[in-house]
Amino acid sequence: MRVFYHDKCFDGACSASLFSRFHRECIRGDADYEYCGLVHRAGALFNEADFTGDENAIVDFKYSASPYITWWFDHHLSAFLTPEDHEDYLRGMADGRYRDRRFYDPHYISCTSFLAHIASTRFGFDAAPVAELVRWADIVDGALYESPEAAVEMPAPAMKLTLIIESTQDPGFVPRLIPLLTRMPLQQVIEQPFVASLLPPLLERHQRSLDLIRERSESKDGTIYFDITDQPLEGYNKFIPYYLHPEATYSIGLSKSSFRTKVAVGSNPWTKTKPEDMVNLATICERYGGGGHARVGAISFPPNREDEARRAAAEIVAELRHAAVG
Ligand SMILES: [Mn+2]
Repeated sequence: MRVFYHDKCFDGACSASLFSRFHRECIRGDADYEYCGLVHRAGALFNEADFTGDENAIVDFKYSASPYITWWFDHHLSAFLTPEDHEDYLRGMADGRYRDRRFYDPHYISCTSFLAHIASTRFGFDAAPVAELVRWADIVDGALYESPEAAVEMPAPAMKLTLIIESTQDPGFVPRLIPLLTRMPLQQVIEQPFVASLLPPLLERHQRSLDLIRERSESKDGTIYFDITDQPLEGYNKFIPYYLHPEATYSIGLSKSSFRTKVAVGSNPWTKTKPEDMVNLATICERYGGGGHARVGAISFPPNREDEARRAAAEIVAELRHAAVG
């Protein structure tokens, strides 16, 4: 069994772990699980040649119409890359081919809680032993932290795991971590030597990125903007902008990693702005070929299209600042 999951994402890893536990307990007891991370990038997301398992599952990631995909769970608003994909899903649901195998509900905060719900209500899975994981997947994926301090100072084990998952460059780490997530409490997971040893340098780097964003960010008319493309940084804590500028509603960050230039478009989870006054960020990102949720999205550009990314970021900043002043 091959499990394709949203890589560099706590909910993606939790979904892969929960899917495997559910599959082993409710579908087939003797399967082996191989974990393959997927990332959003410009161009093709999947390589069909990778779907080599007897069964192939995609969790917390975009739809694939490939006949080799035997399970799919997702909760993203922009789950379908093309209208053809959406039609394939609707057709398969209507004619029964995909029933009880492909699941989509964008109302769920995390794919993990969606999976727990489907597995327990449709397949008799006992979700009680994984309640802590499900709760934290909702907190992390839904950005439901009680304060910017809880999100940026990271006292909880799930937060420390998120830091490692989002920043590790070791492609073997998350696949090694996934089975543990539904096997032991999260506190015990972070005490495993292969996990614990990764934390100190990441916490140091976290502090450096906090200092960098403090230096680069400008908060004006409710929107923060920063450009750190000249700094080699594979990811940063997305709540830092609001920790530094708690008065802001939105934040646009331009950053660069080895495989893409990214425009991160987010909103302040602790904002005083009324929900009905918030702009849908998935809609904005889709206009530029990106996607995400109503409150947080992103657009990926090839690494050499920095100017195009900067232009898109500037347009979005102008649009959101304009929305704030009316
Ligand atoms: Mn998710």
